Amino acid sequence: MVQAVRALRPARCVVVATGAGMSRDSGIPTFRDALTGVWAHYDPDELATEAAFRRNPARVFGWYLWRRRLVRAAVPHAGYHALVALERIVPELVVVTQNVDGLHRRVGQSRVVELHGSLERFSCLAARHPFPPDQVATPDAEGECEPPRCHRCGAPVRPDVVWFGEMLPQEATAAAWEWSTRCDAMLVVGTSGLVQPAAQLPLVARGAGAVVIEVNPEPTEISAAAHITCRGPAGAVLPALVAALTERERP
Ligand code: BV8
Repeated sequence: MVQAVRALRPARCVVVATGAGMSRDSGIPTFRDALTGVWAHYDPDELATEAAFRRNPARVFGWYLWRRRLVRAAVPHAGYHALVALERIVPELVVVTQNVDGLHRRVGQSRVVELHGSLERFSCLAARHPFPPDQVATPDAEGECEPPRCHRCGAPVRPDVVWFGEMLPQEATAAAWEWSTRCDAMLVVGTSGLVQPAAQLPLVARGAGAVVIEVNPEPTEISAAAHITCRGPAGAVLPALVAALTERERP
C-alpha cells in the first residue's frame, strides 16, 4: 500500500481500470462467479452473445433484466466513493470500466468510459435504434422475459451492452487507449484480465511508462504487468489508499 501511495502522490494523470470485482463488495456477483437461481446452469460467456439472444431472446433478455434489478438494488461501497474523492486530489482522473452496472456514474464519478455498454440502455437488434429504458418493465420474478419490439423497425429490443464477438464502441475504445497512453499511473481494480481487448489496457499503460498498480484479492493475468500489487478487496483497499493520499495533503 505504501508503494502505491508513493507512486500515486506525484501522478498528474491517473486511469482507474475496473472490472466486475469492483462491484463484488456491493453484492453484485463477478462475471466468473457461478450464476444462481434460474441461471445457475448457464455460462455467462454463452448468454452474453448475439447468437444466444437470437436462439432464445426471452431467456437472454430475462437474464439482463434480472441483472438490472440486482444492480438497481445494489449500494455502491466505500471504494466507489473513494474514487470520487480521488478526483479532487489528482489533476486528471478517468475511470475506464468493463462493467455494465453503471455504479461509477451513480456515485457521481465525473469521467467514466464504459467499454462494454450499460444495463440501463437498450437498442434494437436490427439497426441499434435506441429504445426508451423506461419502457422496459422490470419483472417481479427471475425468469425468461419476451423483449419488446423496436418502435421504428419492429426488431426485438436487446440490452445496449457489448456481447462476446462484438466490437467495442469506437469512441469509448479510442478514449480508453488515449488515456492509457497518457497516464502517469493506472490503478487496475477487480479484473481477471481474461476479456480482450480491455485486458490490453494495463500493458498499454506500462508500455507508455505509467506505473501499474493492481488491486485484487487474487493474482490474475494482469499481475505480471503490475509494478505494484495491493492484494485485497476494492471496498477496503481503495478507501485506505485515498485516505493515505489525503492525509499528506493536509497542511
Ligand atoms: C471483440 C458485457 C473483436 C456483456 C462483457 C472468438 C470470437 C470473437 C471474439 C473472441 C473469440 N475468442 C476470444 C475473443 C475475444 C473475446 C474475449 O475476450 N473472450 C474471452 C472470454 C476469452 N472478446 C470479445 O468478444 C470482445 N470483442 O473481441 O471484438 C472481434 C469481433 C469479432 C470477431 C473477433 C474479434 C467483446 C468482449 C466484451 C464482452 N462483454 N460485458 C455482459 O456483461 O453481459 S465482458 C464481461 O466480462 C463483463 O463486462 C466483465 O466486466 C468482463 C470481464 O470480466 P472481469 O471484469 O475481469 O470479471 P471476472 O469475473 O473475470 O473477474 C473478476 C475479478 O475480480 C477477479 O480477478 C477476482 O479475483 C476479482 N475480485 C473478486 N472480488 C473482488 C475482486 N477484486 C476486487 N475486490 C473484490 N472484492
